[in-house]
Amino acid sequence: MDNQASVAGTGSDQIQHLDMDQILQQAAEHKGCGTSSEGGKASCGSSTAPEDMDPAVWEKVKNHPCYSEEAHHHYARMHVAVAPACNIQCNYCNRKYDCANESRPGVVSEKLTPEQASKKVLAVASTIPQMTVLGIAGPGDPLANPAKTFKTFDLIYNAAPDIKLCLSTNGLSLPDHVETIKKYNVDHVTITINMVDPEIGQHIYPWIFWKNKRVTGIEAARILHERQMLGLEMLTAAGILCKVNSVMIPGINDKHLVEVNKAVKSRGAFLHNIMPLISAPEHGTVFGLNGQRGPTAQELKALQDSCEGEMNMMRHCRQCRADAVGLLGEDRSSEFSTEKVMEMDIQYDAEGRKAYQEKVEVERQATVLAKQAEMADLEAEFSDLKVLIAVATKGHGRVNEHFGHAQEFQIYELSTQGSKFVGHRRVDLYCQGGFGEEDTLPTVIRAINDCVAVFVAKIGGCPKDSLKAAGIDPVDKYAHEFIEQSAVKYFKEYLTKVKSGEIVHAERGDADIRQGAYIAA
Ligand code: CLF
Ligand code: SF4
Repeated sequence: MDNQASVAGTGSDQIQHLDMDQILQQAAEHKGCGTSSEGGKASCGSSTAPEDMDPAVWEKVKNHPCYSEEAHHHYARMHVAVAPACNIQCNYCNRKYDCANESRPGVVSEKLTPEQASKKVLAVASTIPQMTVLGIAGPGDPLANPAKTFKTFDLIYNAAPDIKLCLSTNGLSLPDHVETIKKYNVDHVTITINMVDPEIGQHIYPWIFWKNKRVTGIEAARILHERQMLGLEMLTAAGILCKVNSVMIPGINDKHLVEVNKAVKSRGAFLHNIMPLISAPEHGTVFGLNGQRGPTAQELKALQDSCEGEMNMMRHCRQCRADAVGLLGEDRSSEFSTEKVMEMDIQYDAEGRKAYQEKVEVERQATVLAKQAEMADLEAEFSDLKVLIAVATKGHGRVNEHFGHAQEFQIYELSTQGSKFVGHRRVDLYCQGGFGEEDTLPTVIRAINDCVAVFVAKIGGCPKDSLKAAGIDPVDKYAHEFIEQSAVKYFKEYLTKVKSGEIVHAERGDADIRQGAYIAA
C-alpha cells in the first residue's frame, strides 16, 4: 500500500509529502478543509457547513447517507417495514414484493409492529454505531398507514433521539399529515413524483384510492399530481427537508422529467433523485409483463446531467428494499431478523455511538484532504477530456473490495475538475466458488462497459485478461487507498499518456443497468 499523499502548501511549488498519519492528524484538527461545494452539494467532510449552505440545513444533511453523497461512504441507514398498505397503484410495482420505488424488487420484507421495529432500531444502532438514519419506506406507503408509522417514529424518538427520522411517500395523503410529520420530529421526507402532467401520469398510475373510492385514468393522475405539489409546498413552508424521487421510464416520462425537475425545484425541493426503472417479467409488474424497458446507464446519466444546475442531483440511490440495513451499497438485514432481534439484550449507548461517529468524521475528513492535495497540480491542466472509472469498494471511501466479491461498482467521472461520483452499477457476484463465472463475467463487463478502468483491491488473472480484451484497464495498484485521491492520480497519468501519444483516447460505449434479481448472495 502506498502510504504517501501530496499536500499542497501555500503555493503549488510547495508540495510536501506527508504520510497518512499526518493527514489523519490534520483531519482530527480540522485543518485545511475546503468548505466549497461542487454544484451546491455538501462535499466537505468537516463539521462546519459549506459556505453556500445554511448551517441548519448542513446539520440535517451532513451525516444522512441519502442527502449527502459524501456521507454515504461513511454512514448507514435502516428501514423498518411497518407500512404494508398502499393507496395508489404504480405500473412498476407488485405489492407481493417490496415497494419498487424505494426498494429492490423481488425480495419480500418481514413486516413489523411498531414495538418490534423500535427494538430492531435499537439493536441495529447498538451494533452499527454509524447508523444515523431510520427511514420508513414501505413496503406500501407510510402515510397510508399513519397510525403504525407515527407510533414507530414516536417510540424511536423517545428511545434514541440522536437518530434522524425519515419517510418516503407517494404524496397522495401527504397534505393531511404535514403537521404530524413535524410534531414527530421527522426532518426528511421523500416524495416520489414521476410526472407533473396527468396526460403522462395516466400511463404510470392505473388507479388511486381517494375519498373511499377507486379513481382511475387521467382523473386519478390529476388528483395525485395536485396532492404531490401541495404536499411539497407545505413541507417546504414547514421547514422540512424534502427530496424528490422520480422513476425514469423510457418513452413515457424520460423527456418529461426535465419539467418535473423544474417544478419541484421551484417548490423548494432540496434534492432530486432520478432512478432507473427496474423492470423484468419475473417481478410481475404491469411494466415488467408488457416489456417496458428501463434506461441504459448513459441514458440515465444524460438525463441527470441535463437536470443538474442549481439543484442538487442524487446519483447514489440504491433503490433500497423496505427493510434495508447498512451502508447504502450493502445489505445487513439478514443479521437482524425479528427472531434474532427479540433475543438480543440491548444496551443503547448514546455516548459510545457519539465517540465512534467522531472517529468516522476524522476518517471522512482525511479522504477530503487527500483528494484536495492530489488536485493541486491537476487544476492547471487544460483538457476537456472526461472518462469514467468503476471502483470496487466496501465503503469508507477506499478501494477495498476484490473484483470477484463486488456486488456493485461505484462510478466516478474524472476530468481536470477532479473526480465526481456519478452512479453505481449492481452486478452479480463474479466469484461464486468455482462455478458460473464464465456466465457472469460478460454481464459484469456490460455493466461497466462505459468505463476506461476498474479499480480493485485484488483481481485474478482470468478476469484481468477479459477486462483488458474489452478495453477496460484492471487497476489494483491503489488497493486500500482513498478512492478519490487514487482516481485523480490515475487521471493525471492518463492525461499525460494521451498527451504524449502513448495511448489513444477513444469514447467508450454504453452500459447496462441490471434489471433482474441477484443470482448470488
Ligand atoms: Fe430511507 Fe429514503 Fe430516507 Fe434514505 S433510502 S426513506 S431517504 S433513509 Fe436513499 Fe434508499 Fe435511495 Fe431511498 S438510497 S431508496 S433515496
Ligand atoms: Fe408500490 Fe410504492 Fe407505488 Fe404504492 S407507491 S404502488 S407501494 S411503488
